[in-house]
Amino acid sequence: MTLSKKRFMADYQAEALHLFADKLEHLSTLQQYQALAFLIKGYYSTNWAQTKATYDRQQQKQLYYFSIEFMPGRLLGSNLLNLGIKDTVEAGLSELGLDPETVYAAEVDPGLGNGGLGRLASAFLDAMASVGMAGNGNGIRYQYGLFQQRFVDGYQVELPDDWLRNPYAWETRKENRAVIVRFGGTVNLMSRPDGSLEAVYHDTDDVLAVPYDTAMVGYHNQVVNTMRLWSAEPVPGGAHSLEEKARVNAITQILYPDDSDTAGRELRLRQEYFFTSAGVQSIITHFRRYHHDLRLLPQFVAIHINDTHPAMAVLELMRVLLDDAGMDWDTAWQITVKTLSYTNHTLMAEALETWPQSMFSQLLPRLAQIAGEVDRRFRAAYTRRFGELLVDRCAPIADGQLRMAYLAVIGSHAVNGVAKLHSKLLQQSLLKDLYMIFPERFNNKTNGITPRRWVQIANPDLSALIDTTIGTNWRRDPRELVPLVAQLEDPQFLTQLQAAKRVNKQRLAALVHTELGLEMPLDAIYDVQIKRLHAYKRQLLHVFGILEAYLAIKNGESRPPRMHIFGAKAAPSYRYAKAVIRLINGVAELINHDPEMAGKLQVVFIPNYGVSLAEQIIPAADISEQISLAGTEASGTSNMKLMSNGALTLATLDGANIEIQEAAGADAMVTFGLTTSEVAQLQASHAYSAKALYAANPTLHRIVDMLTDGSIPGIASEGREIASELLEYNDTYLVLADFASYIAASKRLDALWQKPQQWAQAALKNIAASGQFSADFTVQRYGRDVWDVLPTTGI
Ligand code: 4GP
Repeated sequence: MTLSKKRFMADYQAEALHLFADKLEHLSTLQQYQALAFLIKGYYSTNWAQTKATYDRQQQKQLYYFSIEFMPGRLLGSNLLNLGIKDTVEAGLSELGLDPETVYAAEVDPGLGNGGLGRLASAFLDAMASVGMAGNGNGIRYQYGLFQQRFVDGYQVELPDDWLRNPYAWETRKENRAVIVRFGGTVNLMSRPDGSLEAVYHDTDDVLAVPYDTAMVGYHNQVVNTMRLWSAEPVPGGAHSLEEKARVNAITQILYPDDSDTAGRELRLRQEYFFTSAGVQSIITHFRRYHHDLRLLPQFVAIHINDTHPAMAVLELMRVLLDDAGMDWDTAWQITVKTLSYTNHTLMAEALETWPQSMFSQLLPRLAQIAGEVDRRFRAAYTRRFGELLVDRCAPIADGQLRMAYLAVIGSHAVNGVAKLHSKLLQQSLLKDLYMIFPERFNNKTNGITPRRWVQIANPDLSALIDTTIGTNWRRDPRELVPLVAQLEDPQFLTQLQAAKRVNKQRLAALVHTELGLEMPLDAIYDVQIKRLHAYKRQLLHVFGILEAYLAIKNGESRPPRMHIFGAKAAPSYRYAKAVIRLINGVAELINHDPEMAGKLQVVFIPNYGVSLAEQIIPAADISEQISLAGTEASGTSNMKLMSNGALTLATLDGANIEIQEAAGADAMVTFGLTTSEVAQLQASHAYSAKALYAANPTLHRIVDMLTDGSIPGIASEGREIASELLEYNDTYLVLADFASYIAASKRLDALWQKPQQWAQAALKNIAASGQFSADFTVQRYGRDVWDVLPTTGI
């Protein structure tokens, strides 16, 4: 949009007066932020309404991305960028005596997800708007987001995230679009005169699902899409006791702070059905405004199941088509499968989310009947060809459990993993039986990220340098970064690249100094690992690397200075992960208090990792630790964000690391460790002995001993627990097996650091190759191969 500074300043002052009946300069920073956010919302709301109207008028096929998690991050900066008014607004703010960064920082960062899966969902919404695809989000408006993490005596403490305490400026309550979701009760099937069946419900527990819509503003294209999040409320008019109200509200009260196991089972099941049913119902209601024949649904609607949480969309859509529309089973099934598609995000056991049939039928009796019929028909259709054993292994129901991943595959026309390796492993292991039956459904869609947020907003100095070097086209099409490689031999450019990195390091160092009181010298390597705390991601291996350096420096060895920066939340019920957090904080205490380590080696564990903190850390990183055991990390996306900011990846050949290496070149990153097939062989042969490695490698021996011999403060029981996992339980994630090659790889990076020009060249190769990992391209591949939804302003 076009906006002059003068008009902006006048609008802003008027908005402040309108909202708070006071002058801008009298308001709190939060109020100043709110006035600005409401003003900006006003700027795009016409486009928002017009985008919806255009989709309807042109009857464009629309995609609905069902996800139990979204992590949009702060929206003010990205909305300003995407509207093309960021510079103007910032100039106006400055003229009004306000610091833009301070105003931005007053925005709450909605943590409506746990990690990669939730952030990916938001990246996709941003990307779809930016390439002009008709894509909507469908999820839950949790009253409390992911817990706020504090460290107390080195332990993780979880505090509630009351993110809605102040009105959330970007959302719009659409009370007129509320729907009713039914739980429990009994259901009878009655024959209609035409022979079709009607489901009659008794004694159901009804809940009102109220949507809150948030705009997803496209980049410079006037497209504004919608993320719709549902909130549970008592049905108006009913006589509700306080207890009943509380039970209803509980459905959307908290996000399960857990991506490792599914706790709070029944409530979780309620949440899943709640947003899935509300989403399906609202899609169908909207569709019916334009079409009478639900058989046309797949021509106009695609529904994507992001991980298994919304997998009961298969059953819910069947319910609507069978019961509400009176369709026969075969037609309904055909339409359902054509409409739905599914992404798997992890090879961990929890990917196979299951529900006890007993719980399921009590809470969702009609869906349970439909699930039984899906199961019966699946077995009947494929047993003859594939044998009872195979079909039993992958049928939707077995041993009294509903298996949601299998249901999702069976009820979708397309199934994908999130990196080439992951998609291959799905076919070979987790979903191999269903791959036998439905090979044509399986495809790969490597994840992507939003360079607008991670480079343009988070790294203004790098962005400006790129602009002056190759022009600004990369801002719309990040593949246009490739020509940057022409600067590989240009010492002046490389120096400027280093200077931009230095500015970012300065900013992070200041933050760390304020938050933790630690000094991070700017000439040190900033070595970053930011992601959920999980055994398979092997933060422990990183810690072992730190201890190796600590011992070496103690021993008089000289190493380039390194700051080890961590950000990670552990699921509150995940003991081992919390023990590793305590360990990292213990190692930090040991090292950061040792005067011999000052300026050389420090451990910086910044609490409360999330999207906003990532925006501070990522631009400052020199090394990106992507060190999961090969074959365990589905894709990773911090690897992409870090590479696009010029960090060199220290990586196993896992997830998307492999594709990053292909893109940036073998000399732009350092790899180590067992490969997926080596891991598989080692595990199959039962030849692995962690104890033998411990006995054979003196450094490793010393480090493992440090866990239990009191050298690291405050970890008596956690150290024992971790040591026992390594030695008694034989090191599930092969930390000891990869230790030596990890250290060797890390030393290669130390050596490269001594040659600043070569380091800068490797950084440049990463930046130049990062464009292909833009989510703009990922969503277009989904659009073309899976959803049949095409971009209108695509690149
Ligand atoms: C994550 C995966 O662990 C990560 O590798 C991937 O990049 C991300 O999904 C997006 O696809 N999985 C989860 C989860 O967040 O809850 O399973």
